[in-house]
Formats: sequence, structure tokens, C-alpha cells
Amino acid sequence: MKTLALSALILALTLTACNPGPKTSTYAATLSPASEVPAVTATATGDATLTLNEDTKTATLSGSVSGLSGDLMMAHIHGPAAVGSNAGVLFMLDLTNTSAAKTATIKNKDAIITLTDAQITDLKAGKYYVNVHTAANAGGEARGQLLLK
Ligand SMILES: [Cu+2]
Repeated sequence: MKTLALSALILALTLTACNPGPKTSTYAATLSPASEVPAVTATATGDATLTLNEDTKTATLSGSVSGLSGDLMMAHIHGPAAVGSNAGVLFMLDLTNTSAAKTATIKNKDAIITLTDAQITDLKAGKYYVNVHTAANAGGEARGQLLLK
């Protein structure tokens, strides 16, 4: 009977090891006016976290910004570009303003972000960034590079 229990335990451990679930990686961005290219003078700060499911090649993003000069007008993931250079919009982000406190939350606009293999390569290389836009800083009030955590 002990042998049977031990066999069951070994089988359970083997199955666990062979079935680790989806392979995910996480990317974090710290948003600041100083990271804009060129840098802007503003008090906005924020953060964003992107979680990539490498099996399904899909991602979700969530984050928040505060200290904005006014309502957040737009928020995007831009790329591919390294720190210090700019690139076009890749993915629209959904935003919710909390006007009184000049804060907003951001998240993926579509239900899920779907990436190509080339886009995943760029993301992993740190070439994607989050940029939030206000009326006062239409080109971007706070930016943060999405970097592997
Ligand atoms: Cu943008």
C-alpha cells in the first residue's frame, strides 16, 4: 500500500512538472515627463504593467497616472523605439479620468492585445513604451518604457 501511495505521489509530481501552465512574462513601465522625447515640464507620474501570455501571444495592460495637467486625452503603447527615441502608435489604451484629482487609469482598449512574433521580439527587447497625452502636452505628458520585470 505504501508503494502505491508513493507511486501516486511520483506520478502527481511528474504531471505537475510537465504541465506548468501558460508561459507568461511581465513588463513594467514607470511614466514620467522627463522620459518624453524631448522631455516636457509637468508633474505627471504613473506606472503600467503589461502581462504577456507567450503561448497565446496575447497581452493585457493596466496602470494609472496622477498629477496630470488636465484630463487624459489619449493613451497608447508606442514602438518600436529605444529609450530616447520616438515611434508611432501600436495599440490604443482605454482611459478613465478622475478629474478632481487629475488622475486616470489606463488599460488595454480591446478585450485583449494580440501580438505578432516580431512584436513579441520587440517587446522583449524593451522597444515598447506607454505614452499618455493631455491637451497641454499633446505629444505626450508622461512616458515609460515597458521593461521585463
Ligand atoms: Cu500616444
